[in-house]
Amino acid sequence: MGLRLGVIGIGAIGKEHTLRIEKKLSRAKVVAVNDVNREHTEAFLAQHNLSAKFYESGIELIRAQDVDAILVTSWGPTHEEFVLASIAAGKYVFCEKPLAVTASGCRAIVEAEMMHGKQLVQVGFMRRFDKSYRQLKSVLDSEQLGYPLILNCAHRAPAAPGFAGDMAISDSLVHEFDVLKWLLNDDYVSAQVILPRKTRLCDDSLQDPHVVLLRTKQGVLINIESFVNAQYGYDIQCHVVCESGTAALPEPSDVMLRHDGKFTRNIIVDWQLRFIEAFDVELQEWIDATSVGRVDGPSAWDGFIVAVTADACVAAKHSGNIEPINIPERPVFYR
Ligand code: NAD
Ligand code: NAI
Ligand code: ISE
Repeated sequence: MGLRLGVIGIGAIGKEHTLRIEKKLSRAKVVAVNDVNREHTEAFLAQHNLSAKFYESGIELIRAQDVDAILVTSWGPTHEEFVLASIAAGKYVFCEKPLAVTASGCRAIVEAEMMHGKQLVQVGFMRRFDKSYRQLKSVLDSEQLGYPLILNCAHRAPAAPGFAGDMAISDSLVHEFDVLKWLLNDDYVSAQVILPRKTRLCDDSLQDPHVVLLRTKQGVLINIESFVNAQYGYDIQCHVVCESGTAALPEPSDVMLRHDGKFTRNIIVDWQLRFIEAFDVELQEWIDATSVGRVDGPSAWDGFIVAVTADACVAAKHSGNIEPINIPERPVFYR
């Protein structure tokens, strides 16, 4: 059976992760689930002939004797409570992004983990496990093109049901905030947010798109377009301009058709498909590291840095100014 896992939040990604653990990955099994919607959870278990036990609350699941480690895939605002409870129970926990919806919430988790004395938390920034991002990182690490100077990035989705307020920054761009500092081995120092003309193809109350400009300690300028109601597809771009050349994230591979006077190729439209292999690698590596008592992936400190960056971007959006991103010295505990 391997690692006995409990999953809190059987929604879109909770279902995806449960099925990948049960049907694709090795050395682990989902033995426990919880969701505030019991009916849809039990229907999911029955549909896929899964034997996991339903727990009435996430806390009860965390404390269960036969649960070795936890996946938190519930709504973002519920993550802090479940991660803190996992640390209190001394159990390893994989928390889907965001770690917490505020930097102070992430800080509380960092403090609790350091008090516990051993890292237990990994955050679900899966792009670090994506083959194309890893290829791009190896080009930059080799310095074959010289230093990176400018990054031009885009995070586009066809639609964002349920998005409100600043979620394009706090719920979507958190992926860029984590993967770009990992790509560059750098830290952010300031943020500016520029609001283009709004699309008419979403709720009128939502600002969409956004342009976010980040400056790093080494002086790299990062331009990120967030467009979460782009209609045409789920399109993630990352183009790095270096001293003697450029390097770009490859387009996801797909068959190219020449037919009926057209040259066409499909564009992925669903985040679940765009990074499907990265999710598999991320969770298999997490299972194997957890089984030997290690945290190898993005830590609670990484989750905290991302939250501080997101808070600064939201502040810049509302102030119209360039805002500082004040990231404290990384504690030895997380080096
Ligand atoms: P959804 O309908 O797919 O999921 C909503 C879930 O909320 C359902 O599974 C339901 O069981 C659950 N629910 C209902 N009442 C609840 C309660 N009182 N407490 C806790 N959970 C309850 O909708 P969605 O598109 O996933 O978005 C739902 C919410 O999650 C939105 O407010 C959105 O801002 C947020 N969210 C969505 C995403 C995303 O990418 N889909 C990501 C992060 C957060
Ligand atoms: P969702 O809304 O589809 O599912 C959330 C589930 O959590 C629902 O089933 C809901 O009933 C449940 N839930 C809410 N409050 C709960 C509570 N107190 N206790 C137990 N269950 C509770 O949301 P989705 O899209 O699955 O997102 C879940 C999390 O995963 C979010 O944090 C999101 O940011 C993250 N996510 C990450 C992605 C990635 O690319 N890494 C992609 C999509 C989501
Ligand atoms: C979702 O929660 C994710 O994390 C996806 O990767 C992101 O593209 C989407 O905008 C989020 O809502």
